[in-house]
Amino acid sequence: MLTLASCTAQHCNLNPSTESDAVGDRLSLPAVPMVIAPSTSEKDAKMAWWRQAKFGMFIHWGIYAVPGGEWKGKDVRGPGEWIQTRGRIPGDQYDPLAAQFDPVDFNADQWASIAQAAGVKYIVITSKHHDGFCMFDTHATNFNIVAATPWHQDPLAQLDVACRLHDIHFCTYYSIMDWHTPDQSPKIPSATAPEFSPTNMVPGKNDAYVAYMKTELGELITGYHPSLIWFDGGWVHGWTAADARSIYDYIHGLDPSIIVNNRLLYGVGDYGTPEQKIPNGGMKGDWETCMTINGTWGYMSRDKDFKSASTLITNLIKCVSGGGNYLLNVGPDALGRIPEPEVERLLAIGAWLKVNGDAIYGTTGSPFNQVLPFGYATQKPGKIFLEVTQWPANGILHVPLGNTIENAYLMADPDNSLQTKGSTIYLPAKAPDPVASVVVLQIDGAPKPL
Ligand code: FHN
Repeated sequence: MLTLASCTAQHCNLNPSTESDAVGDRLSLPAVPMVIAPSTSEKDAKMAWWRQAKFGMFIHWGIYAVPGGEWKGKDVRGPGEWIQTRGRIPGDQYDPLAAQFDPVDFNADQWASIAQAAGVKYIVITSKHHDGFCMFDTHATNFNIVAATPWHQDPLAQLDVACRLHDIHFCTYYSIMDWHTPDQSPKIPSATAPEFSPTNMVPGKNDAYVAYMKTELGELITGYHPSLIWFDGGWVHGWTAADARSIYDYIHGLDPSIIVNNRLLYGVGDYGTPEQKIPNGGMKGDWETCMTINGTWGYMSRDKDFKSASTLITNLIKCVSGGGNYLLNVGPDALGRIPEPEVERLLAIGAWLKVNGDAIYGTTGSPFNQVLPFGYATQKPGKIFLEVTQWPANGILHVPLGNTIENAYLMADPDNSLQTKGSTIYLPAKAPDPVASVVVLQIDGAPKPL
């Protein structure tokens, strides 16, 4: 059984770029089995929409977009949302960023429209990241976007409405680690150059901080009705299993339909969250890979290293073929604009899904017990979808399947059956899609992989 003490970046769902900051300290936490709760009929009902959805959009947005990876004229090592700790920025110099945060170009309907065009079925937006700044109208602290910025608007409230109008589940991210609260102390306190991560719970302050969290989570749940809460930053020294369970139970008590990821830690939560990596062959239970399009979650003006649309489409297929979901991140800038290269890639994914979405949404993972030389596979009852990324030069596709193939066709050309002989499929010379072409096999009953 995996324990925290045996954590690796993949299992602990740590972003490798922050592994040195977190995993070393998390290893000092008590070794607790990381076990995702077994499926139950209640859990199956709760997870149903999420298991169908497959593709979500992560949004890391906050006052860290103002510096965008630079501080006092110098580049600060990413990710962008970590600038306060990586830049050793004391609170009295960081907090005034709120007064500079005036996202006059923010348009919730535009963001939701982009997400819908991308084929996204749920959005997870940061309500509070590690810096403690709240991107919603909370009464728990004035360090929030309505009270502390010249903009005085609540983007989560606007995005909540826009998501519902675009048939997208609205979900929120919430960091346990909080560099602003007096209930946690920085790893290395300093009036001039503090290092924040991982923070320590101030002795005797767990109950106060859990109460603070419950106040804000209660506002989010009753005011914004998220379908899912994506916790993070649980590697705070002194964060306990009892704290994790208390928060989970509180959420469940307010709305049992809300899905919670596994980053409250201590085996609490509904699904696993590998980060920046796609587990080869998938993982047991429900899981979702979260990933950046470039190298940062929060906006960094100089990070232009955007993954290609081909890579991102293939990553989506890999996740779904492994039985998981793909949560792809955008980092809007300080004016509220999603960087154009990220929009372009999202729309390219959407164009692919417009043709091939039936092979993704509502499917389960590959029925084959082996890596396919030509690509990936997903399935629905009576159908196997082959996502062919290596189009055979000779046009012949050998599929390790014992079933009778009742019909085979290209998703892009469903009215014209392909010639088959046993489990061999004869394909046209040219692949219909440059990234991944879907071949649909209609089979007799359950798959019989060879
Ligand atoms: O430290 C955070 C990081 O800023 C980002 O939010 C990612 C997204 O999953 N999670 C943590 C690193 O594992």
